[in-house]
Amino acid sequence: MEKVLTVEGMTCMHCVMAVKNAVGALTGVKKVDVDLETKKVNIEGEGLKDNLITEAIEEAGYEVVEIK
Ligand SMILES: [Cu+2]
Repeated sequence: MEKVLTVEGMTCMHCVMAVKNAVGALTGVKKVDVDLETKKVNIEGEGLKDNLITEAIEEAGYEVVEIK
């Protein structure tokens, strides 16, 4: 399955890595791609849970505004 998130607050490669690491640590996540310009985070994996993804990103200090 795949999720596409819009995440506010990412400004540089450090932010990209922080989000990638936070989401990548979740169970079932296989791949995380972040596009800084469009603020999109693409997540591929199995059994992805919106609430857990949101929690991990917000704990890292960023805001999830949309999940598709
Ligand atoms: Cu940054």
